[in-house]
Parts: sequence; C-alpha cells; structure tokens
Amino acid sequence: MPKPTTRSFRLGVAGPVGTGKSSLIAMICRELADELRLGVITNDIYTDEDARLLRSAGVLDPERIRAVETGACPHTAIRDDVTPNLIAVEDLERDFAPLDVVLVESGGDNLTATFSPALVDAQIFVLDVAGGGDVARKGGPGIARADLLVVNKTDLAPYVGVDVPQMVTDAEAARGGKPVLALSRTDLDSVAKLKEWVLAMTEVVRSGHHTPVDPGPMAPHSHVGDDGVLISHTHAH
Ligand SMILES: Nc1nc2c(ncn2[C@@H]2O[C@H](COP(=O)(O)OP(=O)(O)OP(=O)(O)O)[C@@H](O)[C@H]2O)c(=O)[nH]1
Ligand SMILES: [Mg+2]
Repeated sequence: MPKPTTRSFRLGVAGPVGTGKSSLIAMICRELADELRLGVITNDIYTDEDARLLRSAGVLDPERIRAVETGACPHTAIRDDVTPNLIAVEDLERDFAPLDVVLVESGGDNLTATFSPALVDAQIFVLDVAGGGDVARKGGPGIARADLLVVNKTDLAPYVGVDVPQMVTDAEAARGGKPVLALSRTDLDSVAKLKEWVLAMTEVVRSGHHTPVDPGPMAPHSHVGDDGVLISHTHAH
C-alpha cells in the first residue's frame, strides 16, 4: 500500500471517561466541516461505540469516522504502541486525500494518558466541572502540558458547586500560562473560541512552527512504507 501523499494535522483529544471528548469532536466537525477537510479516529477499549455515536451525530461523512478497538488500556494505544492508530490515520489520509485535520479520540482514561508525538502533532486534554473543581490543581502530563486544556460542561457548574473562574485560574497556574478554555455546548462564545483555537493551531502546525508535546521518550512504532512493507523504528523528534 503506498504512503499517503499528503499528511494531515493530527490532533489528539484525551481526558478522563465521560468528560465530553466525543461531544467536543462532534462540535469541531460541526463548526469546521465547511472550512477544513476532516477525518476522525476513535479509540474504544472493547467497542466502536464512540465512532457510532459520532456517525449518528451527522456532522461528517460517516466513512470519514473510523474506530480502532484497542483491547488494551488507552495509554497503551496512544502512547506505548501507537502502530494500530498510526495505520488507521494513514489509511484515512490515503482514502480521503487530501485531509486537513484528523482528530484522534483517546479512550477515556485517568489523568496520566497523553498521546505520543509519534501519533499526533498537538493535543487537547478535556476535564469537566462534574469531576470536581480541584481536579485542575492535581496536575499530571495532560493537564500540565497539553496544547489546550478544556474545562468542559460549565453549564453544570451551579449544580455541582464548582467555581469555574477559580478552576480556570488553578488550571492556568498548573500549566505555566498555556491556554485553558472553559467550554459548554450551550455557551456559543466558548464554542467560537474552540473553533478559533483549532484554526489557529492548524496554521501553526502547517507552517512547521509547532513543537509537539512530549512528556516522555518517543515510543517505538511502525509505518507502512512506500512499498507497502511495515517499517518499525524509533526516532528522536
Ligand atoms: N451538560 C453538558 N453535558 C455535556 C456537554 N458535553 C458533553 N456532555 C454530555 O456528557 C456525556 C459524555 O459525553 P461524551 O462526549 O460521550 O464523553 P467522552 O469523554 O467521549 O466519553 P468516553 O469516550 O466514554 O470517555 C454525554 O451525556 C454528553 O451529552 C456539555 O457541554 N454540557
Ligand atoms: Mg467518547
């Protein structure tokens, strides 16, 4: 199988279970499908539930949404051995060339799962207010180093007793000034800010001016080479 001729901007979306990762991807597709050529890869442990949910949302051609059933903890599939995901991304890039952005949803995990830079160029980490206002202070690689931290479902804050501005301030302190976005699907200004961030990051990555987050050593992984043969390697970037 030939290598994809064009490479997309690969954007990872990670975060604890149920914080709204699939919903955020659906939102990005709904907002940007007219401006960018998009594809989606979802990671579930045992099902293709997330891919089916996204297909049924009707925000993107269903064929552009594919599931990788990891059968393992999400961390393994997005960080330790990214090969099945990388192959899924490259297949999508080949089948729908050219794609501008491929969104990769991690399976829901705890605070430690982040994407290897071998798989994605940039990553969003999603928390929600229902997980508690103090989660932002707890840190971890996703909270501290993701390119964007989303504090999601702010519409629920009054019901769970969370002070959103305080949670955002705590998150900013844990991130040394990297961006934090308070988001709710009911707050259209926040949805517009998410859209702006994705468009701006797409430009930065395209121009080659973005350094991927790498909280650890690059995982060994495999690509399909020009001649269709699997090449396994590690590299330093
Ligand atoms: N109130 C409120 N609920 C939301 C919002 N965004 C998502 N949800 C709800 O949160 C629940 C979980 O959303 P998902 O998008 O499936 O979350 P996820 O992180 O993809 O879940 P997993 O893939 O299972 O880890 C669903 O019931 C959504 O409808 C929001 O802005 N406000
Ligand atoms: Mg999901």
